[in-house]
Amino acid sequence: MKIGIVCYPTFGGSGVLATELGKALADKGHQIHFITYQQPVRLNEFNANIFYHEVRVTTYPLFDYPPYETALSSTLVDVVTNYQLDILHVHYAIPHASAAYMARKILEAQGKRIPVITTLHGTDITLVGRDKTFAPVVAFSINESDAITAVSRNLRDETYKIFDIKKEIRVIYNFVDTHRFRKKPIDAFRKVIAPNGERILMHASNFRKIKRVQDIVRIFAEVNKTIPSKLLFVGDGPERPGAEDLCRELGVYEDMRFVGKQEQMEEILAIADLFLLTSEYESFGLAALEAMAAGVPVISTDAGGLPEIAINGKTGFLSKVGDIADMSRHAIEILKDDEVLKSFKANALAHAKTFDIHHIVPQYEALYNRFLVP
Ligand code: GMT
Repeated sequence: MKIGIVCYPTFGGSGVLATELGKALADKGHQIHFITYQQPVRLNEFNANIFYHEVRVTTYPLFDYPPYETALSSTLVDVVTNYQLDILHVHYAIPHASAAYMARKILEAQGKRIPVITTLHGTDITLVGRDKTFAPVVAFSINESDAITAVSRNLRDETYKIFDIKKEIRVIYNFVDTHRFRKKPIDAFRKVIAPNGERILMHASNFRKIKRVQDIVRIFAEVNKTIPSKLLFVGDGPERPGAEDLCRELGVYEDMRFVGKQEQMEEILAIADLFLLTSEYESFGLAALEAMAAGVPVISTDAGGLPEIAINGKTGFLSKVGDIADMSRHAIEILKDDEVLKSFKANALAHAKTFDIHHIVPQYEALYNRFLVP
């Protein structure tokens, strides 16, 4: 199959998932065409079945806002035509679903049919998408997609609540390559971060408000009172300065480190003992699944789709949003005893395997097959 994948090329979960999906499909012999404004961050290897098409937006003094969506639609028309794509799979509704709709209409006028699959990822519905400035276009372009998927039951249900969606939304869970995440910790790296054998807690995100990163700092400060620990912050974003200030205020600045945006998450997760995710909402929480795949238990909120991927009391614990005391107590419970930690680690890894790439990717292939022109 020749498949066009449209996604955000950045470190966000939707871009990561789309890129990993494309790579997995390419390994299975499909021809994959990534169409986006920049090389996706996880697209870091050569594969003869992978093509990358950059969307270039022409600048012009008249444009205060360069029309990316128009450029994307035009590029889609070009790639579908010149590479005879069979299907377009767009990740994150805004503006990818409407750009794909426009491309499909243009191609239809030329007598070509291209099925469009839209995968909803979370904030494209629950945060940005529902905003009045986008909502009518989002609802329309979702309804016009040939098939719609959501990354959790929660996101599917939220989409039905927020928009008047007339079609079936299938749930296809996000996935992880559990093989890739089973790395042996690099001792030298662990020693640099935790020279005296401290426990290592970790958080990775885009540091947006929805992640409540200040809660992470407060939980860490609490844990650190009882268990000598270090905190690794992976990623970057607008809430980082506030988190740093709070670390200073709570006297834990010396015990934490910002390591910035990282491509090799598996290397970092290999040295972590506990992953914290305090979000107000997560449609899925791919970062938590990647942690579990690396055998790292997760303490998270019970928001959105998180209860669908974690098992309370087994792979870690789920608490109410903002319940710092509960999350701190659970973190200490897991970290205070080597044997307890070991069993949570084993449970996390075992459960992550139910979301292994080999179970999930065939679900997308089966969906594509339904729309192929015979
Ligand atoms: O979490 C973010 O802000 C990034 C965002 C994205 O679109 O890249 O993540 C969303 O999609 C991920 C992949 O499906 C999910 O794992 C995240 O839970 C989801 N984020 C939210 O729902 C806030």
